Amino acid sequence: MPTPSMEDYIEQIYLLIEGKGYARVSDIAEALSVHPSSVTKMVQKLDKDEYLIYEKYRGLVLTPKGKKIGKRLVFRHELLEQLLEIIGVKKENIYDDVEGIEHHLSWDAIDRIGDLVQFFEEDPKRVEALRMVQKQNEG
Ligand SMILES: [Mn+2]
Repeated sequence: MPTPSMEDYIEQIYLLIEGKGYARVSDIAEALSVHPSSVTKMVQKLDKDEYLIYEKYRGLVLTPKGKKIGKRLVFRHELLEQLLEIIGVKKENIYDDVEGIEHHLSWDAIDRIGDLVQFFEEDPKRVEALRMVQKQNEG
């Protein structure tokens, strides 16, 4: 199992490769606001654990194992953003809040949150009902 920090790297690498076809050490460093030397270190560890293949002058590619987990991590991040949006969290808080919680939930909890998001999306009246409660609590 990847550590939270490894998850952040795999997630960003997956997003970069999905978005522009490749992920350079400098891109990853920028995306995660870390020093390139930290990226090199982590990329070597991810290579050793077979999440990716790193060749110093040719860049890096995710292995099937790395792709599979990367896809799940991006899905998990997006699902949690959807959840926070549905429950009415302010837009400016959503990204950082998701970054704070995403590594600390079981996949069971993620699946149940998936059910909950689906529950709200299937009928907009359910979101309206939640907004009513929130209005009452404000006042
Ligand atoms: Mn994330």
